[in-house]
Amino acid sequence: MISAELTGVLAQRLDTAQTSRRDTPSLADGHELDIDDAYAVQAGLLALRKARGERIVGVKLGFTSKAKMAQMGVCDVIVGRLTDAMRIADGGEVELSGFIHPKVEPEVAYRICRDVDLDDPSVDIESCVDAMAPALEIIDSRYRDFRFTYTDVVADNTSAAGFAIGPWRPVEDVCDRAVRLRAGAEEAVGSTAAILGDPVRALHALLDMARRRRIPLCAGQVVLAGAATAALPLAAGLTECEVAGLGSVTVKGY
Ligand code: OOG
Ligand code: MG
Repeated sequence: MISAELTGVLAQRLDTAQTSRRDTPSLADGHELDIDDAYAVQAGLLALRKARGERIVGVKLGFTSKAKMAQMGVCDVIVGRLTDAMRIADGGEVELSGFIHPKVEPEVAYRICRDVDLDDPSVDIESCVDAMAPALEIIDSRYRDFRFTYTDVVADNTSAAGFAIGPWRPVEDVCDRAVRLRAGAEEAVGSTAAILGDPVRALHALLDMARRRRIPLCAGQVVLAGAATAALPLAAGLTECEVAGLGSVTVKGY
């Protein structure tokens, strides 16, 4: 376990990388962090953002696809936090120079409709969400060339940098819906099945992680369930995520 002092230093280093748009080497070059340390650095990073007036508005899951888990040699999803400063309106403009090397992912979002009691063993997480929507997530690893270890990416708030949510609609079964991401001239296609086999499983994985990591899940918060395809570079021009039956969400890079 690393000291509280070093936790603060590493959180500051990642925060400075984000605010100055300058990447930083892997924390693993020089420090041995375990997963608890990594979540402690993430908490420190969020504390710095909150001190600047940012508000937590949601949570995000990462590594929800089997391919990504295998690639990282892990069998656990990772959780990060979304703040109001990361929010982009559907159809809104996003300045590319505000990031280091942004990529974009097509996702499915859920809306939490009541506070989740993490200590209630019988809580029904599916009844704690009342809406879903197509979503775009902008990830911008603070690490050089997007190269990081598992603990690095957790410490870095799971690369969270921005998100846009399409029109909310009632929750329905979306276990295998076609997903298309268009980002400038590039396109990626996939299925919601890439998200743990069914995005609803992301809610259960989230509850498990929230209990273990004591992450509050509150009414009104957004949940990003994880990417349905590999990420594409965020480019100038139109970026769109379309989920069959759910509609679409766009942002405009400039
Ligand atoms: C980590 C974030 C992954 C997802 O949806 O799987 C993520 C990264 O690849 O930088 O957000
Ligand atoms: Mg994501």
